[in-house]
Amino acid sequence: MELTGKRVLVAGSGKSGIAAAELLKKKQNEVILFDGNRELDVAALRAKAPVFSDAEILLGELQDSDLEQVDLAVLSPGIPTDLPAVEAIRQKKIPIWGEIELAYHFAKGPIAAITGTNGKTTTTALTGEILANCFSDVKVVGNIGIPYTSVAADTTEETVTVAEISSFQLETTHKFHPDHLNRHHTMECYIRTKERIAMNQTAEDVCVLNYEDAALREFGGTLNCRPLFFSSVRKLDQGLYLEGEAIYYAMDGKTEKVLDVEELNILGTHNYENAMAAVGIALSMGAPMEKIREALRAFQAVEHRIEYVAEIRGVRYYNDSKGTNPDAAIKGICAMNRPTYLIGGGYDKQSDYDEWILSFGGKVRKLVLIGQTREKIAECARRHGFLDVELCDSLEEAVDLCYRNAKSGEAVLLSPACASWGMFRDYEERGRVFQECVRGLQE
Ligand code: UMA
Repeated sequence: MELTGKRVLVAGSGKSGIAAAELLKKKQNEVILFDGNRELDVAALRAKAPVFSDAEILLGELQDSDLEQVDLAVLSPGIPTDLPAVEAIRQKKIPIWGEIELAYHFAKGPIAAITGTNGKTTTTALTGEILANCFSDVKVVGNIGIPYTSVAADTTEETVTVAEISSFQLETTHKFHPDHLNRHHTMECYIRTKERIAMNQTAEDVCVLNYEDAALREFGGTLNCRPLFFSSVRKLDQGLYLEGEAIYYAMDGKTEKVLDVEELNILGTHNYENAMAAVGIALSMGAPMEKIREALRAFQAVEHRIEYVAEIRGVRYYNDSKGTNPDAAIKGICAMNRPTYLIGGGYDKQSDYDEWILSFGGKVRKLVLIGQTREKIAECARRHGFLDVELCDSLEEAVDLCYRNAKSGEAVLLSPACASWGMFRDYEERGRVFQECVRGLQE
């Protein structure tokens, strides 16, 4: 489709919708905005996003008449594809693209795309840092918070784009064809969606996969492109692997040590996997090993992901506010290499906490709980024989309790295994409050 002079319905007025509309306008298309939230203040929206200043704005539900002469609909990732409004668009046979597909239509240069359940943002940020150390024009976009459409028009053949792609974003791709990609830790329930990331890849492309995920190992055998595996468990003949305390790269009969994991500033096996994934992508994009090493050594954890905050009286404080479900929080515990005071609890997403409690493995000294789930988690801990549990009314109180109890050589970790809602706006605000509390503690 020649995307100019068209009438395009943009669905969603968040970051993605605004950036998509700006790109469409830049390419001389007419934009109509649709947003399901009928409470939206149109004047405030127009002030916030001048791109909509002269656009028709439709709120609430879509009428059939709204879709007359619409050539294309572009969906924001947060809009479910089974919404009645989307169904109405489909009925009218109007093509439906996601914001990623729209960006891809105009983008130039190679793309590294990263997807998975946990670890996407760290791997994306790390891949971005490594490639920025090797290439002059690198753009890091996508679910990480910068819509791909906001940079697509500025890319050239020399631009290397690193895109974090969520499963929501993959539902609405069609031609999107990354050159190199990585996926790991993927859950069965949305595996089919995630596999869309590789559907347009060809023999020149590489797909970096976690060998220890049985579904991905099998997926590697079905690809049209070259799989490059990594493993934190076993030595591979071809690919990247963790052995002892170092990462190695084996290819065509030669093995090279990438680095010792103690040279990294990110903790835990899952982070070594993220690092291997990023190295795999960078190598397949032609980055030299020495430049890769340099960037790996310089990389600091992404905010709120087992992020080191401070050391106070010999106690290290870590912020893993992004540990919003038991699976992610288990990674937080596993990463700790000291006896740990663990702060958990929050909004009840009806999760099962058994696996999380079982992962404590003698490492957790005390479990300090806050939020709606605190009793439920305390009860679960008791059932598994973990009795050193305290309940607090606020995060501030929890940090203070840990501060009064933890001794030099120990750690305090905020990794709640729950969403933040009810106490905080989002996990970022929860993480910032934790950082502030820690920074306010006496040396
Ligand atoms: N809306 C509707 N109907 C709906 C749902 C939403 O009209 O049923 C409207 C809302 O009223 C609102 C707009 O859609 O006006 C919001 O769009 P959006 O939810 O797509 O949010 P954006 O601000 O555009 O941000 C999106 C991603 N959000 C989601 O996928 C939910 C951001 O990922 C991403 O950083 C941004 O695009 C830039 O690419 C966030 C996220 O939470 C961080 N991602 C999930 C995750 O990481 O787990 C997938």
